[in-house]
Amino acid sequence: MRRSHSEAHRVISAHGSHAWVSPVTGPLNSQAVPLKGRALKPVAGDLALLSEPPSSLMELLPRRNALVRAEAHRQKVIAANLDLVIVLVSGEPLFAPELMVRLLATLASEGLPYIIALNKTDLSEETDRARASLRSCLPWPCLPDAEISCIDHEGQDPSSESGTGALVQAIRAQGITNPVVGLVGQSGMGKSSLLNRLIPDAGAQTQAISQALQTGRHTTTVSRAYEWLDVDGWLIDTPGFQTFGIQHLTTEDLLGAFPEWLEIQNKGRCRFYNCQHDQEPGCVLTESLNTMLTEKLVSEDRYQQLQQRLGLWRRLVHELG
Ligand SMILES: Nc1nc2c(ncn2[C@@H]2O[C@H](COP(=O)(O)OP(=O)(O)OP(=O)(O)O)[C@@H](O)[C@H]2O)c(=O)[nH]1
Ligand SMILES: [Mg+2]
Ligand SMILES: [Zn+2]
Repeated sequence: MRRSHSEAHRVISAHGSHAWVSPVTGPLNSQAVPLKGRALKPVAGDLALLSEPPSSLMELLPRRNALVRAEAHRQKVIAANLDLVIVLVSGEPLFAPELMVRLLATLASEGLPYIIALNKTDLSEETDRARASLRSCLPWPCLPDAEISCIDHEGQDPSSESGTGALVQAIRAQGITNPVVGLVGQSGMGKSSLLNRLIPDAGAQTQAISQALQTGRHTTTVSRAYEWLDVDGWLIDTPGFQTFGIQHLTTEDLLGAFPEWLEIQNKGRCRFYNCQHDQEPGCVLTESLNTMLTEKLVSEDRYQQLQQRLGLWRRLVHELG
């Protein structure tokens, strides 16, 4: 039997029976290697051990974390061993708040920090719509961490604050050494365009959205890591989604996307330990919301937002059963 080569390799991308890997230490030196056995399912960001040359990928090291989507009968690992995730949204096509909440709950369940970036701010009306939509997926005050644009407009320096500079600053502000950053979002939000902007050598394929369907076209089909010298780390472009199954999550995990419920509930506990905050008697959450409105403790705007989020929460709780 072949021995594993001791040096760890980073999986840059994997497809079919091969993976592209590069040594974790030292300069980028990527090579394609066959997978040893069908059980191995590497994804971008995995760390792997190779056999002695002629190399094959023998073993995956345990993952620190993994970004997963799970439908009823199918799990898809999108990327592994991330330090930070950029969640990209846009107003054209308009992102779906519910998909965002599903993604944010998944990130929270893995303890993964994220930055929300609103792209395509060159489209002003669409961007206003997107800002309004953020109200249903983010806790108050619902602001993105960075507002960016990936296309050149007149007189704009692409890396300026109004270009993609705000995002790079937000990433540096996290103070992570050699960050491995995942770039995640619905299809058509502009992930690959952003990648090409941040790492001009990347040469990732991008594609116009479908005007008829107001969706992206699933242009990126496999996650792939790119060396990102500006932050001394890696950026992993991932395939966009139009659904996001969360069968791998519990109701508890879902709370990660609704931190305000914990705050609101600090007045006491619901009568039932497993209260879904739906129609149950003695639900402190529902009571607190009613008190907020009748005693004008919050603005009408904020109240509407909380009601909308409660509706979304209930729907997702029902789905998890
Ligand atoms: N107006 C405008 N269009 C943009 C911007 N960024 C990207 N686009 C356009 O949005 C479309 C989709 O961009 P992609 O980069 O392919 O989107 P994606 O998120 O990678 O899509 P998938 O790979 O399908 O997940 C392309 O036509 C881009 O030119 C932007 O800042 N402003
Ligand atoms: Mg793409
Ligand atoms: Zn309750």
